[in-house]
Amino acid sequence: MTMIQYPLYENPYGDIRVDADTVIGLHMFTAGENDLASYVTSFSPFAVKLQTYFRMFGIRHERVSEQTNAVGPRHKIPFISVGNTLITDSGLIIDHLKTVLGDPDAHLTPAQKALGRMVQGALEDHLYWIILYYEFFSDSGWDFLSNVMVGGATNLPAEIQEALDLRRADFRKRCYDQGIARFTEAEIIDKAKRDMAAIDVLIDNKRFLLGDDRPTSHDAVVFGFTQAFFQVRDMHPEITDFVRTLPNLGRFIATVTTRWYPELKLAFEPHQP
Ligand SMILES: N[C@@H](CCC(=O)N[C@@H](CS)C(=O)NCC(=O)O)C(=O)O
Repeated sequence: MTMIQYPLYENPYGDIRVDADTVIGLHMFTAGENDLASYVTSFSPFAVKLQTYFRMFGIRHERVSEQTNAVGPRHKIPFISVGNTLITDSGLIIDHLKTVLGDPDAHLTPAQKALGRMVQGALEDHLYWIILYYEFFSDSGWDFLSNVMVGGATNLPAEIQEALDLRRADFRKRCYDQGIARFTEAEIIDKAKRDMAAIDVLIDNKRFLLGDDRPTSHDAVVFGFTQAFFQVRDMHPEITDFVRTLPNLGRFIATVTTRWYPELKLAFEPHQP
């Protein structure tokens, strides 16, 4: 049997020069123009993570709103451009920028770095699938989101509706193949609650995941993957109602939103410290 040969894009790090004055193109899916855009910057957690990293650490950039992942060098969004050169993957981009613009994690102890890495793994490889489940697999999540984004899939021209249906079917299959869609919704809700309750414990009474005085790259990850659970209740009401009872993670979402996303509104009342 012949195996499919998948293309592999190598990031051309050697072809870009970035310094403090460089304006980097940040290509991402944005929330679009709708009621939810006042509460979240994007429904893509990797995009929110990268944009938050850029804002937290003052990296000059201009946002480019992409409509399809096909334009990404690995067919994934987000990616960055410096001139015509493209670098992909939020994690690889952050790693590279740390080497050329300074590393906001340099002061962390090995144990803190290890903890940050494990939290990142849980969010990007576990909680992410729950996000996809609500965006694509669940009828209620899909109906809610497509209503907000395009005013309901049934109002669209037939060919666009068909393209959306195909995309949804593709992501539903991925959710089933990965395994998340083999759990009941009650089990999925429980999994999401446990991930975020664990982060709440780890933040404790600090301002950020790993300290009180300044954020690290891990805070951009936490914000990217948990913001919508706090801000967009109608996608997943049971999860949102639970996470809004978490005092430390809720305070964290409020801190990051007010400090780095002054244009956004908070959809919930954070607990007072
Ligand atoms: N590891 C990548 C993941 C990016 C990713 O999965 N992006 C999603 C949007 S949230 C995407 O482009 N999906 C399109 C697809 O998989 O077809 C990163 O950190 O940038």
